[in-house]
Amino acid sequence: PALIRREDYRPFPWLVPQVSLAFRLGLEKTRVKSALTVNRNARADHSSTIRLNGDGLTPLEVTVDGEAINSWSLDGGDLMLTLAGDSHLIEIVTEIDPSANSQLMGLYASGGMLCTQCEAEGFRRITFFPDRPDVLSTYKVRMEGPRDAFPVLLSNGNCVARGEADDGTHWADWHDPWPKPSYLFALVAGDLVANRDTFITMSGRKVDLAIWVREGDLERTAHAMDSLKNSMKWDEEAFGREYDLDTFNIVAVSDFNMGAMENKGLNVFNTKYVLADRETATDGDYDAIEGVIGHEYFHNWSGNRVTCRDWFQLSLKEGFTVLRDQLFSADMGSAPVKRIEDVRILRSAQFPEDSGPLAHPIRPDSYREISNFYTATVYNKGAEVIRMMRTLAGPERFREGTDLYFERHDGEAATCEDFVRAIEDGAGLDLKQFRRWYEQAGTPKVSLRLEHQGDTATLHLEQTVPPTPGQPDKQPVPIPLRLALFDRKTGRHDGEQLVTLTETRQSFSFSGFSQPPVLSVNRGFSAPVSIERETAPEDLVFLAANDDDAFARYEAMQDLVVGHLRGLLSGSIGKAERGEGREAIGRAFAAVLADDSLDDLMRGELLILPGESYLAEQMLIADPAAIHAERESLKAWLGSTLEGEFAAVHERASAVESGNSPEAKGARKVKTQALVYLAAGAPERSAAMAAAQYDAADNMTDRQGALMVLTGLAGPERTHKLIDFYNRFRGNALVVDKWFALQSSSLHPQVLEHVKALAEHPDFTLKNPNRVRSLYMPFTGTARGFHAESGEGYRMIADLILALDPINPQTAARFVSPLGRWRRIEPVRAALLRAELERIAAAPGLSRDTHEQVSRSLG
Ligand code: HT7
Ligand code: ZN
Repeated sequence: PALIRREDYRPFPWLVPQVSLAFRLGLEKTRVKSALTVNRNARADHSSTIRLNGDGLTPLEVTVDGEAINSWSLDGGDLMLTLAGDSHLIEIVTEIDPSANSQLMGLYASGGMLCTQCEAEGFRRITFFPDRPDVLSTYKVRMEGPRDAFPVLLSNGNCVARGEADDGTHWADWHDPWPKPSYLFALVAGDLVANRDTFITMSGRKVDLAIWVREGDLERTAHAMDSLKNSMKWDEEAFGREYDLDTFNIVAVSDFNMGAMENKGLNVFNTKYVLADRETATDGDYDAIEGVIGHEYFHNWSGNRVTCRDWFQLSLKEGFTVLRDQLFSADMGSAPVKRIEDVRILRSAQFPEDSGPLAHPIRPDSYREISNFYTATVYNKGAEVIRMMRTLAGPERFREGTDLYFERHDGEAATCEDFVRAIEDGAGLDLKQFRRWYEQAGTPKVSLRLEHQGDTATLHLEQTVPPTPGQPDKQPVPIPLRLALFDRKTGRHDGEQLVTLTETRQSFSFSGFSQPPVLSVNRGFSAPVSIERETAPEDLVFLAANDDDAFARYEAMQDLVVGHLRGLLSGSIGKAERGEGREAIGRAFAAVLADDSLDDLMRGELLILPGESYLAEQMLIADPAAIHAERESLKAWLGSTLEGEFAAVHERASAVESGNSPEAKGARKVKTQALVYLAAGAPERSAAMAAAQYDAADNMTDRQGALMVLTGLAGPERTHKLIDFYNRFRGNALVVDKWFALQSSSLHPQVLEHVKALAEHPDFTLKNPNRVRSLYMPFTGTARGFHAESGEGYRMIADLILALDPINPQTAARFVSPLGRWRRIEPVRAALLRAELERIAAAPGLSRDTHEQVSRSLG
């Protein structure tokens, strides 16, 4: 497959101002008639041919200006036409079979309904078209189909007419007044019902809102609707962005490759991010729904009104929109807790990507299959990069920058460079050096040392950006670090400072300290870097107890544990000294458990041990089994040493009345956490406690939490509750997904055998991405399963990739990255991983998606 390079971008030689699409809909046969007005693009190179992208299509009829032509040709699936003049009308008829579309790209059937997914290159599976984001058109859509199968017909924009025929068919005409690229096109036809509401915009316009679901799901849409209205209001207040159509539709589908899609006026969602009630969805699910609804809604401006020039600019819309959804969720709930959660996701998903074979800049330079670049780097690191601009400018000036960006580029297909320039001009920043964040991959490392002399504390900083594939040498990047220096006697500081490290090495001095202060640095995680420092455990205990920045407090707890475990794993701390480190951690945990000034949501964060993937990231070469064993051993020690404290928290939290308040949510969080530690310390006693929590639960958070603990234990409670859970929820696909995921993520020593058996379960199918992800994604995080010494776990994932690739290559390719970590793993497992990658690479007929990921992983 060809390598597509950013530097090769050329504008398309033709403009396509108007598109008319007529669909005769059927599950097995859908006929598409398209009419494109095309005009020569004066700003592009002249060409007498027009390339209309196609993927798996055959043109049944082609006319130009009303004349049937047969002088067309196909080039690798694309339709090539020769055009004599400057303006033409091209009409093309194609036919597709949505029921055979298991890739879930283009037009496909899902549970009897029809829906589309066009980003990034799905539109070309529907009709021939310049399927690239810089060709903007207004769309008119006629949908026609059997009324009984498809009573609801939806597309982008506004419904302008509808009618019925005598033969049982009906039709609807949709018109979207806003020019858009083809990736934002959508249609849905099916038997759906709506939760309807309205929203009055800041200028007083009424918008009709509807969330479309299957009949039985209607009562689980209230939270999604609240989230939508909150998003609309928040975007007006926080970014001055008003909605721009009279209707906003959301449709939930159960077969979907990603979370959701921001099609103009017709968002299509994975059911997972729409449906919730207390019995079937956890607090985490509720938060995720709010975040994803917000994210897709915010794309209406950052993505749709201002779109991307080409797919290399993906982070322009995705990074910015992730930042916007993070700020939204922070405002809707606890801002410090949200920040900690976002950093945890970044570190567990993006840091490993940035240090592995798939590392790429947030604005990549080349790709073979764009679907492989919807990554944690483009999304989450992209958001961090824009967040740094906000930190440098301050929120008010940053807002002036984004206002200017929207004003300058409304209706355009823009670039990351356009965004940076707008922030520079609007916020009054010089971002010359900052642009390196867009160019360079790799997580910068900042080593620091604090020196104290007389009354001056001097902070010595040094940065290195590690080499990544194709980028052996790196330049220093500007790293904004929010910091505070604490007086260790009073426990206070004189105000936070922002220092920006721009050179490889730099020192900053602070006077007025008669004794060495305690340094709190990268507060709020002001830069997406990894900090290397030698901090005395007592300073970390001090910060864990005293820091007024919630993130820094969390970080001190993490550092305390990471330092201890890393020391043990690398051998720099002898086993005999294990007790000393544990005591310090135990004291910090006890303080957190006893601290009345903390709310439970925050307490819950402080009690989370660093994850195994983050710990592996801290080691040059990781031994997953050793990491797992040390971490579990610490957990068990904490559980038994603080048994009384954890039991008290569990009892207190269990007495909090359930509901949606932050207090109730916090109580649920610490309740299950206490159970996790107690189960590690005393498995037998805790099994009964977990079973009791399961039985008493009136909500999914408590029930899932209890079952999560039980799945890691032996004994009859595990079996009984797993059977009960399945029988209770067997009709609910999203909860059955949880049932699969709980077992495949479990600490049980036989997790591998369990996953193997579950793959044979009648409810398992490779056709549904949620089901595939729920069984296999959590498994890739298990030390005893995925990293089993025999290599059987690696083989299982490689077999999955090979079986899934012909069905759904996009989803298959997402499973390659866990196998790609071989360079950072101990030699026996490294060889096993490599062998599996080579086995996949040698398979005939591999998709472009999987092929690209496997060859990059082999390096
Ligand atoms: N912009 C959307 C991306 C997306 C997608 C990409 C490739 C294949 C399928 C997909 N479904 C959705 C989602 C978002 O980031 O908002
Ligand atoms: Zn997005």
